[in-house]
Amino acid sequence: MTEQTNSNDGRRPELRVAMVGHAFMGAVHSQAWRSVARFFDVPRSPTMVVLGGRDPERTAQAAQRMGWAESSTDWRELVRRDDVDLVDICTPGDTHAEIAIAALEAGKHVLCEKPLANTVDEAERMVRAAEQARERGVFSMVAFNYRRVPALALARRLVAEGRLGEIRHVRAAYLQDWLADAAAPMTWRLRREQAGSGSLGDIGAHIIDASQFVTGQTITGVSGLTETFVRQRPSDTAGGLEDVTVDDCALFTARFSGGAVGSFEATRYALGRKNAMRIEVNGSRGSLAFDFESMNELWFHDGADAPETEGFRRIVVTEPTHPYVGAWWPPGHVLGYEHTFTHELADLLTAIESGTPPEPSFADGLRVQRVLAAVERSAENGSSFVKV
Ligand code: SOE
Repeated sequence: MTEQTNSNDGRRPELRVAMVGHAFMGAVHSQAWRSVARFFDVPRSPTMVVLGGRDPERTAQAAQRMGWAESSTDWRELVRRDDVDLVDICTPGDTHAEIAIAALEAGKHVLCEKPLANTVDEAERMVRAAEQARERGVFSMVAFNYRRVPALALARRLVAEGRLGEIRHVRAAYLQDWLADAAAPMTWRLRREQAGSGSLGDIGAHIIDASQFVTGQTITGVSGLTETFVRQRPSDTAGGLEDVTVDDCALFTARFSGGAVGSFEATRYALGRKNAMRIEVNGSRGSLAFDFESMNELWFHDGADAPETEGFRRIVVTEPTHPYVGAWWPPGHVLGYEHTFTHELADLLTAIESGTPPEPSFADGLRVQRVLAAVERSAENGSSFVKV
């Protein structure tokens, strides 16, 4: 039995958590579960009860390393445990629907990594289960963590306050390069049956959600194209080569509900770009620009500035008045990727306790899923305009 890591300080009731999946997302979610009650005044302290995985030994080692009291290779048993209140799903997309629906039906709150599912049908079933569970006081959230980057939360605030005026352009790109080497082996992310799609669903989902979060508008139609540059890769399970069955990059234009237009790019072949999640918004009174590789900065152009001094100003988003930052360090002592997940859990725990449906909801996740499907439909039909 691992020394149970929990932030239960005895002052607050606990929230008993189970997590399924212990790769990159499992590791960063574990960091957030360990830290959230130590930095945020959340109503309940997480107790990290059990970690689920497929391989007994590797899952036990991961539980030890990440601070989970137990490990299990039976997620169906895990979601039914009486000593679990919330299930955190950090597995590949082909398992999201079955795990989330089982957990919700067992009366457990659910946090599910993005994208919500691999298909619109799966996402619709998850939304139905979430809506039924909510009537029983059981809540759910999809983990679009970039909403909890202080700079993007500030961007949303500035748009909502009218500082940009009428929104006209959204320009978003999510650029990585970890698959640019054709010799890199297959991974589950390159198999449609496991991942649903490639760059489009993996990282395109983030900029779709972020653009809607910042602007407060929804995407109503798209025209898109996709490409697969490397069509076969060395198998990661057997010898020989295996077909890649998803996109390597996706580009699309979009129309928004409030009249704005957008351009989007998602690729894991932008050599030199490591995690450049970028968004620029142009309005009638001002503009915003953000690049996750400089995640503590937001560039703001105020159209009301006098011509001799106008221009984009660099806001260092580390003031205590900025979203989330006050819980951490003094101004200028910047935050990182993992902090966004702690922010996500702080909002989730607070929403559950107050009986307020957490955001982004599974319905928000379904909205992203519909955009993903529309881009693929458009790409299959000569990039014709497809309504979402
Ligand atoms: C892709 O490599 C990935 O791990 C995404 O799956 C995550 O959602 C993103 O935050 C970082 O990059």
